[in-house]
Amino acid sequence: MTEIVRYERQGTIAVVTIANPPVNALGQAVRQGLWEAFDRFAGDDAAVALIVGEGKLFIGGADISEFGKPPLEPFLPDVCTHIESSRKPVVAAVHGPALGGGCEIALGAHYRLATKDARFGFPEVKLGLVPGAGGSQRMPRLTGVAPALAMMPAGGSISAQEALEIGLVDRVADGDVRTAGLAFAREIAEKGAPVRRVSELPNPQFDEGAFAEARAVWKKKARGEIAPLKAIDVVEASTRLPFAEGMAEERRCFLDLLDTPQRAGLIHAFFNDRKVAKLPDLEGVAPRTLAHVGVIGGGTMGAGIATSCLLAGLSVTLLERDDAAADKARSTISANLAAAVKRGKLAESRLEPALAALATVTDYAALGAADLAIEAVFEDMAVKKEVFTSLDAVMKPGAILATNTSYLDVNEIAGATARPGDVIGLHFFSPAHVMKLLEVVVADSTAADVTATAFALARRLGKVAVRSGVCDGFIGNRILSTYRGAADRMILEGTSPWDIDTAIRDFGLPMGPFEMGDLAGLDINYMTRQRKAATRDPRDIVPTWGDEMYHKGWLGRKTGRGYYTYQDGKASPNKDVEPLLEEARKGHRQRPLGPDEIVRRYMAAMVNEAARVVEEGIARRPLDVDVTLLYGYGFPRWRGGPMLWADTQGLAGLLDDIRSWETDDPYFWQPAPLLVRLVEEGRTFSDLNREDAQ
Ligand code: 3H9
Repeated sequence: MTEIVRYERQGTIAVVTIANPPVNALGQAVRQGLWEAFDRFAGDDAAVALIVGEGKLFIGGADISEFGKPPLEPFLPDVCTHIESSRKPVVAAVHGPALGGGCEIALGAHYRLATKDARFGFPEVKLGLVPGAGGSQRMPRLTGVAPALAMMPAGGSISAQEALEIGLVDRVADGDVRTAGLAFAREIAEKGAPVRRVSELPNPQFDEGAFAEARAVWKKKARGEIAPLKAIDVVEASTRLPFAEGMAEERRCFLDLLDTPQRAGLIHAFFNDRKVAKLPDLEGVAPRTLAHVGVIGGGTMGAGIATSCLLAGLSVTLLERDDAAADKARSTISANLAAAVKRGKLAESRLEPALAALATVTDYAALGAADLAIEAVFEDMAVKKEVFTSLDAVMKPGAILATNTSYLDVNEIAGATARPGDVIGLHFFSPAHVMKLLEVVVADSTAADVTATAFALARRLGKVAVRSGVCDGFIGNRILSTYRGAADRMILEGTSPWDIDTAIRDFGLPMGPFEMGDLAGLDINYMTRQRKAATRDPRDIVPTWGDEMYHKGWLGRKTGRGYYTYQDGKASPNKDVEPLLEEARKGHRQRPLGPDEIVRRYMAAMVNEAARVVEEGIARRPLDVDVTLLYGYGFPRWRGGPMLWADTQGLAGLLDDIRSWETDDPYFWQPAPLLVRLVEEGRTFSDLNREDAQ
């Protein structure tokens, strides 16, 4: 018997404990251990078996790190069936999450008990999969199709109480799971309660309307993802097929999905979410205390940052230049918090305390007690320096001084203080209380515990932090400005902005670059061009049509007109832009691109610049780029990120393409040295991620 699954007798009860930290994932050794435990149970005189998980949860699901490798016996569906086919009752006692395969093990048992903290969920679609060990066949038999349709395509989960209400569990208990489980198992033994196999229940009722509705919803929501609709298909199979055939159908679907790039992309993203905060220079570094945050500037960004901190239970002092501006900031924050209550992100009872934790002030001295100050004022170096000089004068020793700049030199800002070790960049994305990404911009002198505090803050705010070095635009905006540049070049060569947007949307991003420009406001791009004008390389192109649009007051959504016109919530291409484009195209070779070529160029520009960002150490690893693009720029999660996309396409082919475009435009299409080296060495970006982890 493997140690990872323990078998022990407590009187008439055989207790089977899964002890595979950190999440009791169902790797091969656990499956083998469970198999052997139930062989042993069949052969001894124990009356009832009890399955429990050791540690903080029951079972976190199948072992995700095994996916994509050759499958190892015993397979999980067979383990569940082996448990279920026991001739003596089996009880599962669940505490904490029982996810995916964890739920399926519980469904294989004959009785289920949950402690109050238990959660039952099928997150498989979030990994590009469907339940693969009978979940889609057993759950609907037990609960009817509606709860399964609510849970499986969404990858959702429910509480112990909800599980009780739909019949997924028999009992919810207080206290320690093992004690409660043993009491329940003894009761079953004493009563001589029968074996109850979920697989022997009749097919659940087919509900045509419910399936049609689920399909309609997920066709819209899935945006290119295959798994959610497949999850609906396998639940439907449970309504019409005998159990064994339903299991075969589910298995076929699971194995098909296991083979897809979407599964690979989503699992890449899953592990990256966890790896991104693992930085060797932060190991063992304790973060500073953080309870009170100062925010300087109450515009959209500052108010969003303040909202995010208040939602996380921090107290906030927001500084504005005068009372009127402070009042305006307060009402923006109140509206943000009220909207958070509506979206279910903040309990109604927490609204008042959150508002009470906000102070709006007009005097720097009021920030003296803050543990961290985040500046969110106008993007201008002189203005920023003034703010930092003032902060330096009032903030207590050991406080952290952060700038929310999206591209300015954090080293220069830190230089405006006498404590550069306490200065860091915290680049939030707008709206700051909604967007998940936080770029943590580490300057030359930033102290390690300041960086560790920034990562701790991100966790507290429910955000994903990515470490970035200092350069114009950091990881995300620097790469963005390059692929935007590629799009502008496509326009000059005859491709329309609307075709580019459509191709990029079809690739899986929520918006193309020109729709995005309209949303953000075309004045932002204009200002960026102005700022860079003095240092622009003469070989670079200037999107002159963009300047003209700015001068005409076509600033995008906020003026009702940009690359699109906006009427009654509907966007249509603004054809008045055409003559401006025609004018700009004069003298350029015309070669309009089809959708695949658009995507290829756009992505090649993204990957090529990202390779530079990695080589320069701005991003530590390719995975930091992937996470940045996923959480800050809407890159489709099921593609994993641009670096995984590049690996999947083949770096050699990508480099060949870039070299072929280099002939026409040697300024823009210079291959990144790292890309060239990887191709020469036959390595990939994923290899770099792996080497960094070793
Ligand atoms: C499935 O079950 C398919 C079946 O239907 C059919 C099969 C045939 N495997 O998140 P944390 C690692 S699909 C391997 O920080 P928390 C994680 O990488 C599976 N490793 O903990 C991290 O490693 P490290 C369905 C896993 O307490 C460490 O454990 N299941 C797995 O915040 C701690 O993770 C899921 O999709 C795994 N299944 O949250 C559940 N899970 O320390 C995915 C975690 O090296 N997991 N790790 O960085 C979760 O949602 C959360 O981990 C959980 C705990 C809620 C369980």
